[in-house]
Amino acid sequence: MPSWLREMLVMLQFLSPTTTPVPDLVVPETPLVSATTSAGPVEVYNDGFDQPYAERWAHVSSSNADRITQTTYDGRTVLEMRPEAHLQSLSPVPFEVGTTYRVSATLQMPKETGVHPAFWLRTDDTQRVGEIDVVESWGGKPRCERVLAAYYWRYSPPLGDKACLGDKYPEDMTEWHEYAVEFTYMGPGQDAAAESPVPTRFFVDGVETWSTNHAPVAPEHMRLQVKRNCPDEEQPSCGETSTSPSMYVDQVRVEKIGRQSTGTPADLVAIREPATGGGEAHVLDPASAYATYSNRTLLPLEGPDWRFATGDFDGDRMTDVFAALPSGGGTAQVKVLDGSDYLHSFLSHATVVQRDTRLGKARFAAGDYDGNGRDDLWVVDLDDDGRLGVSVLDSSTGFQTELVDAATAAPALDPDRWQVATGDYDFDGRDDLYLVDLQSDGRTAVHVLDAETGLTTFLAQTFTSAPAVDPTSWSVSTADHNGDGRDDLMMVNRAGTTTEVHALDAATGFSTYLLQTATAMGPTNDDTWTVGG
Ligand SMILES: [Ca+2]
Ligand SMILES: [Ca+2]
Ligand SMILES: [Ca+2]
Ligand SMILES: [Ca+2]
Repeated sequence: MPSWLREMLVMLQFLSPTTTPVPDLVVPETPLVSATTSAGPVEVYNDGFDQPYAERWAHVSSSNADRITQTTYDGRTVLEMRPEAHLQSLSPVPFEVGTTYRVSATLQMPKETGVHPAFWLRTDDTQRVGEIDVVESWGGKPRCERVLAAYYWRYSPPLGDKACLGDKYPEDMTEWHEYAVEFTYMGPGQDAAAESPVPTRFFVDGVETWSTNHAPVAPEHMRLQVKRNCPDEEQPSCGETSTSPSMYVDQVRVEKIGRQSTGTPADLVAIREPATGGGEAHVLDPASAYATYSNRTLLPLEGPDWRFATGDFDGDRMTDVFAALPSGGGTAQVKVLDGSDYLHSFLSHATVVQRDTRLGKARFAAGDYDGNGRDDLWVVDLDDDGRLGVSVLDSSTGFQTELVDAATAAPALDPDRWQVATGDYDFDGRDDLYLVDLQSDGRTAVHVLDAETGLTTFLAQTFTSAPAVDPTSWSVSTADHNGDGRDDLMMVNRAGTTTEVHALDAATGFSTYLLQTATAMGPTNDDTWTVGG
């Protein structure tokens, strides 16, 4: 090598963009703890029809651009919709499980005989129907006494809840009124026909008119529609070419107005690898404070060296088991066992590829990174090139796409001393990353990386009330033990004559215990066991 080249290479070495060293992860002098994310209301969508509508709405069925005019009417910028106009919003109401949304439209409805204007929402998924008819009125004839509100959870045959609400609606529907619905998405794996713990509520000008105990399990798109203008008895073939009367739409809004706690049950799953390989699961029941098992079974897995994590893959609120087997070359096999079938059958088989994470050394965890009600697969490398590396594989694509590949705010961590778990610390619906230092100055400390910022900032950095413990015989996990929507820290002592659970309250900065109890399980203190996680 010529000397000039050697010199240049040496220079380049110094010039190369070295990241500034990340400081050690220690609890700051003033510990950090955060409150829950404020619920709202926060506007997430607002269409005042000042911009070309076609950028945000698509025509449905026989509708086309001739049916619609964007204009100024009654001093407002509006959408004028003539008969057969039918639009669907391109973007759905964001699918965040447990978030309560308020969706409203400010409208003037026509009332001529035979005309049938509506503001409604529907899901694209025909298997998981959630049609919300916010307002559907009938001009002229007192069909269903003028106004229908409805919620359908099946299309064929049509099954739903509906109400004729004519007398609760304003007489002057031809004047401006705001029609709104409030609903809270349920988990995507729940039966669309199941009753919701949070009702879907209907409003006119802010006054509740009706509610039903059903809620959607798939993303809702907004619809604005004006059907036919001819007498009822001549429907549905008449009126297709009518050019009047019109419905006027001044504004459509979506606001986030709150959250409901929707955490999966706080099951504690312990998995032992028998000498013959595979796995044997012992699921402790939180309803009995872990004094009984809800399931003990052999897992249908073959061979040794599976790594395990637990979470809800399909959003049916039953805890599933994620099993990962690194197979070299940056790949791993991942199988998910269905908690609703006692872990006897598979929800997913996948091969995952990770070029920049050392799968063989990584920890696997399951947590909902994007808030869609399905736990994703987190691959955490505690000591990846001097930083903590995390990539999250999306469960809704069978782990084939990454939700994040983060340069986190945390430095490399000693794998013999630190444990990791996912959980929602701030009750925004997205699972954060709990980094637990089991030997921090004689105490156990927790540092929580915020999913909302892509794991680049901390939500908490604090000591817990737990003393320093032995990392070889303690495991950590998270679960919401008091139902406040914040995942508490569950520390599991595997060394005693029984396996013990100690749960620290997220809401008090992990300074108080919610539960300290022996479980039905004996010691789990050898390395054939994976407990929690
Ligand atoms: Ca499940
Ligand atoms: Ca997810
Ligand atoms: Ca969160
Ligand atoms: Ca809690």
